[in-house]
Amino acid sequence: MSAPIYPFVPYYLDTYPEEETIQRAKAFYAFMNTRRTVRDFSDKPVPREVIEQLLKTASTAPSGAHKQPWTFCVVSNPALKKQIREAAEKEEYDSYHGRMTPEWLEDLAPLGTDWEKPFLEVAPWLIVVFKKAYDFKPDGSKRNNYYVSESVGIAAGFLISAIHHAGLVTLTHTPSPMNFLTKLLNRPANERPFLLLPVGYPADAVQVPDLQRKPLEEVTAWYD
Ligand code: IYR
Repeated sequence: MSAPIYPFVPYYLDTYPEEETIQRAKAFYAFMNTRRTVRDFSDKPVPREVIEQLLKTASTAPSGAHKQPWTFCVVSNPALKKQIREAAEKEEYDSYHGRMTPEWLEDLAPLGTDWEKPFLEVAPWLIVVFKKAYDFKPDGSKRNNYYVSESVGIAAGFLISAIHHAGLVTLTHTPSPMNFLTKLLNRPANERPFLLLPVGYPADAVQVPDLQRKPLEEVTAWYD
C-alpha cells in the first residue's frame, strides 16, 4: 500500500509591514533571551492541562516526511519519578566518577552540575522524549522514518520554548546511557530515549550561572 497523497489547501498567514516585522523579531528575541536552564524546582503543582497544551505545541514541529517520529512520555507518579531518579543517578555517578573525560568535567565545572538529580523527584512533571527510529505498519512490519534526530530535536526546541512562554522552567537532562528509561517506561523496540525534561516552577530565590551568550558576530557568517 502506498502512502496517501495529501490534498493541497490554501494557507493564510498574518504578515506585517517592515517596521512591525522588525519590532516583532526584536520582541521575540527579548522574550527568548530571558529563558534560562534551571536546575532547582519548586514542587508546586502544574495542571495536567498545561502540559497537554505544551505537548501539542511541541508536536507542531516540522519532521522528515511529516512522520512526527516522537513520543512524549509524561510522568507525574511519585514512585515512578523516584525509580527514574535512582536509575539516572546510578548512571550519572559512574559518568562523573570515571566515564567523563577530565576535559569534559572541566567544561562542566562552571555550571556546578553533579551526579545528584533531585529535580527528577521535585519537579511535578517529567517529560521523557523518545525518538521513533521507525514505525510499525498495521501488519507489524517496519516503515522507516527520516531525519529522526533533527525532527525530534526541533520538537524538543518547540517544547522548551512553550515551557518558557507558560512561565515554567526546564532543563535538558541527558542521563547517559539512557536505556533505563526504555525499561522503566516500557517503551516498544522502535523507540529510543532522546531527552528528559523536568517541568515546573522554579524554586524560591533560584539562582543560575551568570553566563553570557555569544554575540551575533561570533555565531554568524554572512554572504551578501
Ligand atoms: N548528563 C550529565 C552531564 C552533563 C553533560 C553536559 I554536555 C551538560 O551540559 C550538563 C550535564 C548531567 O546531566 O549532569
